[in-house]
Amino acid sequence: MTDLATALNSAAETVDAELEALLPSAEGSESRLLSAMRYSALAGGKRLRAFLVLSSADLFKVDRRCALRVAAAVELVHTYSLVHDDLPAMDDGTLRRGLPTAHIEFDEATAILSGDALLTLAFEILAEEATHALASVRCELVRSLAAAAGCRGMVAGQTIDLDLENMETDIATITRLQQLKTGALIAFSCESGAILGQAHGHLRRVLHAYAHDLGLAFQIVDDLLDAEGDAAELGKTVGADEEAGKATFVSLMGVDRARMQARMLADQASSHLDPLGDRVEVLRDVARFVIDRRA
Ligand code: GRG
Repeated sequence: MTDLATALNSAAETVDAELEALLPSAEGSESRLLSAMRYSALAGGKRLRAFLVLSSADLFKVDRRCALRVAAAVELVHTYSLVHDDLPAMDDGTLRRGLPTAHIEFDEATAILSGDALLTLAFEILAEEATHALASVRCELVRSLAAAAGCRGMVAGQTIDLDLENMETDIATITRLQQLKTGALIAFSCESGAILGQAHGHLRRVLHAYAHDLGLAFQIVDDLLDAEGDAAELGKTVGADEEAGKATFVSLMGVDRARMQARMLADQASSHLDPLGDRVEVLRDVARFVIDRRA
């Protein structure tokens, strides 16, 4: 196993333990809702966004306990987006992270409510004092995550995605859609370490530029996996984009050009980090991992 794969697995275990502790136990009269939250949030996943939070926090020597809470909050928002994306009203997915999707395992109303509760729990965690001693830092984390997740971020990307079903479109539109739908949360993950570390604007801009290209490379590879991947290996429904008549980077560019573009973006993401020297090697490894991943 490569060093990065080992580091990713180890971070995923730590983040899973943090999520386990932060999620309410599935007891009492709301146990069905709480079980659904735990079912989706603890179902595994690469925890790539959490890894980006922890890696960027390490750059600024942030207390690991604070960084872990932010990493968990990001994974809760990400999980909510997957639960809602899988609903019959959206992608109608049946398999996620190798398990039946939340609305199949529970029911549609419980899946919707569990997504709502995962999203709101994320903000509760960020607002708590244990996340950072300074209220101004906590407030900036809440504001930035809300901006990344909301109507000028991920939700905007999702609505554009749904509007474009069976419509002619172009690369510029798909690029904007994906920057909002997937890129904004990845960008928050990369920048959150700088927020926690109260780093100055220049370093935040470097991380933002890195995250921008990384997010797009990640999405192009996701499209390639959706077109060519294996459901069992990926643990999720594949071919959904084509079935829904959705244009993707792959349908617009073809497989070979899409793969080339993903490589170019990953290299560009790395080169944004040049001013930071050797201490960002792990972020360069992430850029390579994103294009080589098989799941
Ligand atoms: C419902 C508001 C709302 C938004 C949904 C992110 C999203 C928007 C939908 C997910 C659909 C999708 C499969 C997008 C492609 C990129 C992506 C987010 C893939 C899944 O992320 P991974 O590969 O998943 O990091 P794991 O399971 O490893 O966490």
